[in-house]
Parts: sequence; structure tokens; C-alpha cells
Amino acid sequence: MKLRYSMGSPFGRKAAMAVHALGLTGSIEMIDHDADKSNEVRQINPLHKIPMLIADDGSPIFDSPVILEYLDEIAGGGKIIPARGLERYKTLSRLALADGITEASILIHYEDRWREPAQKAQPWIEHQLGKIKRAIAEFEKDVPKEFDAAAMGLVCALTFVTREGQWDWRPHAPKLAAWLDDVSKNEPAVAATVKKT
Ligand SMILES: N[C@@H](CCC(=O)N[C@@H](CS)C(=O)NCC(=O)O)C(=O)O
Repeated sequence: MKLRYSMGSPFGRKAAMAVHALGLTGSIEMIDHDADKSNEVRQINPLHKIPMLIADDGSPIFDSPVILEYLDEIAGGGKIIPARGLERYKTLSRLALADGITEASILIHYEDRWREPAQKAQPWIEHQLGKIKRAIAEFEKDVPKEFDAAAMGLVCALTFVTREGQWDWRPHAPKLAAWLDDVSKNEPAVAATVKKT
């Protein structure tokens, strides 16, 4: 089994973080997509997005929440996502909320990357920032209590918003800021997946 990822991709980092947290590093070949520009992703995923897990039979497994579900199952199940019941879907919904921060942040990033300055749509950027601000406010009210799949998504989301300099969220979410500092120090899977510059 192989994981194509990049630590610079927040979704890729999340998948790599799950591999580390679940103790699967020895059983998955980790391929840094930035260093290995083969066409593998393009060939097996028409969307051409990372992360991409390639199962032992060659099947592409995506997108990142599906990868996390599969990794959790391989690790025995119920480790980073509750195995069943409402708790499972609550965790998956919190993961979707965290990923929604990242998605909005990436859309803003793409405004810079793909549009000429004159084409940039400030109302669209504000619209995406609204999602980021509301979702962060929601997590500030309910800071993660365990290091589960949703928490991994949140680490990647907050780090990406910070790196992009899109919104100085820390003064607005001090409990979340303290949580991020804590897991950055104490969760080995977070430290192991920091993007090297
Ligand atoms: N919903 C997807 C999003 C993945 C995604 O947007 N990946 C970005 C890198 S962070 C990508 O590969 N973008 C290339 C493109 O959109 O062409 C997931 O959760 O895996």
C-alpha cells in the first residue's frame, strides 16, 4: 500500500498524520508527491488531487476523509473515528467542519495563484473568510478533547490558515490556540508531519 501526499498540502499532511498516529508507518510506503512527480495520481484519479492512497490491489482510495476511514479500519477500527453509531457521524461531521476551513482557505489561496490581480473577487474572498471565522468560532466553543480524525483535520486547517496569513485567528480563539500549541508539542504525529522549508 502506498500513500502519495505532501506535507505542504493540508489534506496530504492530515493523511500522513493519521498514518503516524495509527502506528502504520512501517506498513505504508510514503511517497512525497513534491519530490516524486510521476504521473501516478493523474493516471488513477481523474481529479488529480492529493492525498491518494493506493491499496495493495492498485485501487485508488480518496478523498482524504475516506483515506482516514480506511487507515482506521486497517489499524483495527475505532481508533481515530468511533466504529459505529451517532458518535461516528458526529466525529465525521467535525472532520468535515475542519476540512471546510481548509477548503475555504485553499479557495482563497487559489484566487492568488490562478487569477490576475484585476480578476480577484474580494466579495468571494470575504465569503470564504466568513466560513473560516464561523467554523473556528464553533471549535473555540468545543475544543477537541481527544486526538481523533477531526482533531487532525483541525491541526492542518489552523496551520494552513496561519501559513497563508489569511486571518489572525489566535486572538479570537485563545482556547483553540492553546490546544494547537499543546498538540504541536505533545502529539508525535503532529511534530512528525511539520512541513520542512
Ligand atoms: N477534498 C479533497 C481535497 C484534496 C485537495 O484539494 N488537494 C489539493 C492539494 S491540498 C490538490 O491536490 N489540488 C490540486 C488540484 O486541485 O488540481 C481531499 O480531502 O482529499
